[in-house]
Amino acid sequence: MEVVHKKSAVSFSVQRPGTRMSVAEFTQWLGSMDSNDDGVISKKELEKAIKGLHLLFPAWKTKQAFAAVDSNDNGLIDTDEELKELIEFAQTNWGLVIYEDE
Ligand SMILES: [Ca+2]
Repeated sequence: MEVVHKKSAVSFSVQRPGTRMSVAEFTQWLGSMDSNDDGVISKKELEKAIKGLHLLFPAWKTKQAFAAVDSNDNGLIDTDEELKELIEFAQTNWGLVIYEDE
C-alpha cells in the first residue's frame, strides 16, 4: 500500500465524530498530523491526530498503538507495513471504520 503524502485539495473534516473514513482519508488524516512533514508519524503526531478525532485517552491510545504496530521499535510509524497495522489497530481498538477505496 502506498502512503499518500500528496497535498491534495480534498477536504476532509477530522471534526466529525462518526469516525468513518476510507484508507485514503485515514492516511491523509495522519499525513495532516505530520507536522514537520518528514513522511513518518511520531508518537506526538499520532497523539495529536487522536485528539483531533476527540477520542478518549489519546496518550494511552498512542502508547498502545505504538506497542502494537511499531514492529521495528523506532518510535515512528515509518513503513507501509506499520501503517497497515495501525489501520487495523485503529479499527479494532478505537472503533474507527476504515474502508478500502474502490
Ligand atoms: Ca517503526
